[in-house]
Amino acid sequence: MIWNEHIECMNRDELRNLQSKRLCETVERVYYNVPFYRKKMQEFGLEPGDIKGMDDLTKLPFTTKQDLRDNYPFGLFAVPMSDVVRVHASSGTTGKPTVVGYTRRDLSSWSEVVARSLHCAGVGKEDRIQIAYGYGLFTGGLGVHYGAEKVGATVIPISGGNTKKQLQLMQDFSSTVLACTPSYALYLAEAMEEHGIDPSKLHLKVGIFGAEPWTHNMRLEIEEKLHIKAIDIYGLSEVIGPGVANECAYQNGLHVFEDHFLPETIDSTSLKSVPKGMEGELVFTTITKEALPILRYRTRDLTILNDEKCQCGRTMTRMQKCTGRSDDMLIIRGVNIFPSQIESVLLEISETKPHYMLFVDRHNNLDTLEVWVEVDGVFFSDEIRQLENLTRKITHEIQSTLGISVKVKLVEPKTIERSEGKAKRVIDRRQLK
Ligand code: DLL
Repeated sequence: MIWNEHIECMNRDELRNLQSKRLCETVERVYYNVPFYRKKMQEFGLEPGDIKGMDDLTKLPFTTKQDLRDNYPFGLFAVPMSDVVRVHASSGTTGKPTVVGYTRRDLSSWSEVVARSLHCAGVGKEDRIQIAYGYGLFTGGLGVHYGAEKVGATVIPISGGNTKKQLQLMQDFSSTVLACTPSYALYLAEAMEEHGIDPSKLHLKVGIFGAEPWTHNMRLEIEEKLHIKAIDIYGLSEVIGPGVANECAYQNGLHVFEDHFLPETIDSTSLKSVPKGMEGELVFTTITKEALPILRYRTRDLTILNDEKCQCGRTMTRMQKCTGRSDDMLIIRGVNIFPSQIESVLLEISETKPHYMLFVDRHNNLDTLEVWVEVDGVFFSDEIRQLENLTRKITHEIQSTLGISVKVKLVEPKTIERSEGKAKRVIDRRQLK
């Protein structure tokens, strides 16, 4: 099943010509419409005419999450707000989220790449897709939703959580496709066991799993427990959302929809290009986006690119499954979290000391976050009620910043080990098997 055979199986020379043309248009668009890019290009001594095609891609400056933050909320948009028909947002490194915008044409391209992704996974109009990614500012729910409508599948927009209801609707509506994070898929599998639901009696045949790293072994476990084929979908809000790349039935790398997003891999330290076949940090340039075109965005995700033609017939470059990042971002229940966000909350609370530690675990396939915070010794000699009140206050502040539940434990001064070098603030005990 190939949604757009003409493009997805295009001869690579022809594809490169198309990419070159679109890259030049994008460079021109950002130079004249986004002061940030104009300034950056001028610093590099570049004018739009200097970029003549794909061979010049590496001359362009990089963009980072910090750049989006510095231009919060809409400073990198390349069109007037009257042309922006939707915004989404995800966590930034500290307080403020990263905001992204879409024109009507951007939304149409997004549905197109998600439709391709779904066809890659064998999903078509006969299917009933239960979308258990969160709807709202997160791109997962609405992103997959419109692509699924485009292929003509029956959409069940249940959003994330509410496990009992997920299981009920899955049975009553005979869902054939489950779209959610891989850890939630395992959690659902466990809940089925608990409720005596036999997965082989369900109609599920395929899962579209992404938004967080997952390993080959996790795939095998999901496939075995849910009796489905588990397909990897990749994406990030800064580039568009889900649907930047997707696995086909051969499950041998994710096809990057290169007529919209140009992938590169670089060495995170030297920032030099890494040859195909070697691991590097993934970098994307969008070449059709209108509202938020982005040049050489450093994703921090580590992968290997391969542009050999796939057995499925698609010629688009494949990226290997991402299992690591080159920064300290954690993905907890699909939500992106930076330790620095928690640090800035604690700095605002006068009773705490600047020593904290984060423990991430996975219990019954559900991620948990425990935050240990040092507080003044006086709290431990005082009434217990005071300690409880402070715990409640810190928990509330952190939860409202991160948008996920956390467990806070107050500890006495000097409990948390001091380090002589770079402080190790995160212990991730999740076994990404
Ligand atoms: O997670 C978009 C998405 C939604 C993708 C639903 C797939 C399904 P952000 O919240 O901006 O966007 O987070 C992007 O999540 O840089 C990766 O680190 C991680 N990520 C996303 N998909 C995968 C995946 C959405 N399939 C960040 N494998 C990215 C590994 C993934 N990591």
